[in-house]
Amino acid sequence: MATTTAKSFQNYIGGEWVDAASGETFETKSPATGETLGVFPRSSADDVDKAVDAAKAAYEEWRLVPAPRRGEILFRFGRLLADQKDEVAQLMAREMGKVLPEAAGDVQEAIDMSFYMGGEGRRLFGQTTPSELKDKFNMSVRQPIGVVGVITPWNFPIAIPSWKIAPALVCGNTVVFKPATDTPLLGERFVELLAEAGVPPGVVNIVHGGGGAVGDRLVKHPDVPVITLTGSRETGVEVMRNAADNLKHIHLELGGKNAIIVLDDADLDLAVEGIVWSAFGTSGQRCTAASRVIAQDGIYEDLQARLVKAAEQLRLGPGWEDGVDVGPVINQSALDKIHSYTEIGKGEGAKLLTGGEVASGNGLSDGFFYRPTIFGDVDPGMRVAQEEIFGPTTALIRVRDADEAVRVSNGIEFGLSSSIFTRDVNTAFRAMRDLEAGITYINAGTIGAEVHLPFGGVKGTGNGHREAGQAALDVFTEWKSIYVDYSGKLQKAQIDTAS
Ligand code: UN1
Repeated sequence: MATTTAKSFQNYIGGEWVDAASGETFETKSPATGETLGVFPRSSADDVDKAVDAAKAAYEEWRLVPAPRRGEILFRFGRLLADQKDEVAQLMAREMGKVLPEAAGDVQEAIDMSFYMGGEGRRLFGQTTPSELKDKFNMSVRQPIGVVGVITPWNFPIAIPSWKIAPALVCGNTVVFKPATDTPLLGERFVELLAEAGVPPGVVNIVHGGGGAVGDRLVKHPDVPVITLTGSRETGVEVMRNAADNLKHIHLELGGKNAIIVLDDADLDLAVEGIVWSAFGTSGQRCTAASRVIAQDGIYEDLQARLVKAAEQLRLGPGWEDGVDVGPVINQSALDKIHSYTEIGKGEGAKLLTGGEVASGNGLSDGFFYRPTIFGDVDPGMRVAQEEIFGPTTALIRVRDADEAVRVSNGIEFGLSSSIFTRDVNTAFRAMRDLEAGITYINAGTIGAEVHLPFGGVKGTGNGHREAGQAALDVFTEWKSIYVDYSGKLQKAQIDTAS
């Protein structure tokens, strides 16, 4: 039954645009208006298998393409993305919902990552080191691994695919990419531009569809030795379990419950700006979002009043409209989850200071809009202070001093981002050392990671890997140690020690 005139899209496998084997489809809709933006193949294990076969075959040639040449394709991709930055940002405001300046920032992260990893094509450094024996040469080199399964979320629909696909490619791997079902249009555009940049057929393949069918098959497929996933903690644990029999390389980027600490000596104007940006930017749908604010006694009341005022001034609306600060959340189930936490917080005895409701009227009724929400008098153990909400909700917690603030900040299962506003250099350095997180900001909010530094977290945020920066190369390569003996005789390491 055709109820829409929206354009239909296909999977990209082995350089060909193809429908799902089942012929089934799903729609992508704007979270701001409900408008259907495109129709996509609902793929199954058969489609994944075809894509993996194509990627496996392409790997044999791609791994031998000199790394600087692979990097040049990423440079071309970065340039194409830069040429189309405004258009892709518009598409993102429509399909994912974030406001235009943030959408442009998302695209910019991908441009930066492509150039950074493009340059890596001329580095990919290994080590040379002396041998313990005469006339012998030792070195270590990075080697590609094979087919990488890339599973990405909807909240950074261009940036996060680039964090995974750009390093995977420059290292010489091939890719099967499953974008989130909430943002297939942006995933599709990403791959179209890669193909236009000159990525050979089969080197990057896209298979649309849900985690249950497509994601699960990728994770279990014996010919996919690497899986990189950004998603929820629950999904991450399931992926690790399902991949265990094949001993895959699993790179996981999971949740956060990030806190901003504000001490009595902080620049309060700056802290308020940092909190509003980190808590309500992208409607709080970042794994780095500030969903807790830990405030010292002396400034607690003042900070609370200022935050409530600032939150109430934020304008909600479709991301592409001028003057809009906060766009919709991604879908109905996100809206329901966010609102359920408002009920949970109230039930736990936290004080609802502002927000706490679905926003409607004034052009908002067809979308998934939620008022920026602040809870006060939150106890650090409450669920609103412990669990990832992934929406525009933050919890204010009162503490006596910096030591208590750091303890509260650390008292969660996650460890992604952290922040402290203070003018005391000694306190700042102690916090840099003691905050249990992969990222710490001093006098800035919890968001704003740059692509040339490692990105990731400790504890329940991941499994010890990092993406972005040099650290990403460890996910997408294996080390090989090479010993070259040019003595012409059999020298025995650890035995011929006296020469
Ligand atoms: C994420 O939310 O998964 O630092 C990534 C930031 C962004 C990336 C967020 N550059 O918030």
